[in-house]
Amino acid sequence: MKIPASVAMPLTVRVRRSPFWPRSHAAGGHNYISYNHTLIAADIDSPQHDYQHLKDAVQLWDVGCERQIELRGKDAARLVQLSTPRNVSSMRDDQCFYIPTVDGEGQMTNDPVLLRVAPDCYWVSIADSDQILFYKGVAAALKLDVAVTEADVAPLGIQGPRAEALVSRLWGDQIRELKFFRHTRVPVNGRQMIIAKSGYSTQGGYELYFEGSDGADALWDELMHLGADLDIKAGSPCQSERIESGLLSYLSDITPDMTPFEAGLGQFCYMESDLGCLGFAALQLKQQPVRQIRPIEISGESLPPLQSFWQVTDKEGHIVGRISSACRAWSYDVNAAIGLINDSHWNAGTNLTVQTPAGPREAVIKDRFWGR
Ligand code: THG
Repeated sequence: MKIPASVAMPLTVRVRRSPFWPRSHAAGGHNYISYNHTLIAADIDSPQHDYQHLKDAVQLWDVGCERQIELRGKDAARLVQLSTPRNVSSMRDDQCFYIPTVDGEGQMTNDPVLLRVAPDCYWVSIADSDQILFYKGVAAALKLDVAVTEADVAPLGIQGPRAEALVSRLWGDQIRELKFFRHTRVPVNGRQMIIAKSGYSTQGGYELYFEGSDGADALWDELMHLGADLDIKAGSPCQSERIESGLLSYLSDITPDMTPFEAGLGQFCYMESDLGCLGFAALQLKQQPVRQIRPIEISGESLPPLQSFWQVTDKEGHIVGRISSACRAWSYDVNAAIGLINDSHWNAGTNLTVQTPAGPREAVIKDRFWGR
C-alpha cells in the first residue's frame, strides 16, 4: 500500500498524532481522517477484513483522537451538569456515562463518554467538536472554581471477543469482573492508568486511557506479543460494525441542529426537574421530535461511499429524510444505514426510496439495528 508522503509525515503540527500512531501506521493504518484535530485511520487492512477480524479476535485501536477534557475543582460536577440533560449527580468514581451535551437551545454540541475520575475530577471523552470552548466559556462566565484543560491522555482501544482474554493476561483475572461502562486502574510503566470496559464497537472490549507518551510503543508491542495466539491485529473504529449496531457518529448522524430526542437519545435526558443543564428549558419544549434517527435497510448490491447526505423520498417523490451513514453489513448480507426520518414515515416497515449515487434504491425502515 502506497501512503502519500503528506500522511506518513504531516507537513504541519496542526493535525496531531497520538503516541500510538507510529505503531498503528506501521501496521497498515490508512484512509486517515482528522478528528478532534488528530489523525485517525479508517482502515488497516480492507474494510471487510477488518470487520470480520473484529468479530472473531481482538484488535488494538489508536483512538487517541478521543480527547479528554479534564474538569478539575470544586465546581467540576456542576460544570458537567451545565452541559448535559443526563443526571450525573449519582455518578460513582468508577463509572462512565454516555452523555448528550447540548447548548442553550438544547441542540447537540457533542456526545461524549463521561468518566468520573475522582469526586472533583471528570474526563469528558469527546467526539469531534471543540467542546472545550463550551466549558471554558461557561466556567469563565459563571466564575466557577474549576480548571478546564485538555489532558495529555490518548485512549487505546482493545476491542473484540478475545479482548478479555488478552487484558487478563497482562493485568490479571480480576479485570474479568469489570462491568460494562465501569473503570478501574491498572499498572502501566510503573503508573496507575484508567481502563474502562467500553469502546466504539459492540464486540466487547476495553479502553485504556494512556497518560503521556512514554512507553506507548512498548505497551503496544507487549499487547501484540501477549495476543499473538489470539490472532491480535491492529484495527480502528469499524464503520460497518458501528452502523449495523447503531453507534452514532457526531457530525455524521448527529448534527448540531439536532436535539437529543431527535438523535434517539431521550433515554439519557432527565426531564423531571431542572438539574442545571443550560438547555433544559429549551429541551422541555422539544421533547416530541418530528424527525428521529432510524435504522434503514437499503436494497441491492453494495453502495458507493457516502460523501454527502442521501435524500430519502416517499412514493410521491417528497423528501422525508436523509441517510447520514451507510455500509455493507456483511454478516447480514444487507446495506445497513442510519437515517433521520420525518414522523410521517418513521414507522418500522415503511417502504421508501433512497437517492444514492448509484441511482434510486428501495429501502425499508427497520424496528432495530442489525447488531442489537
Ligand atoms: N469511547 C470513548 N470516547 C469516545 C468514544 C468512545 N468519544 C467519541 C465517541 N466515541 C463518542 N460517541 C459514542 C457513541 C456511543 C458509545 C460511546 C461513545 C457507546 N454506546 C453504547 C451503546 O450504544 O450501546 C453504550 C451507551 C450506554 O448505554 O450508556 O458506547 O467510543 N472513550
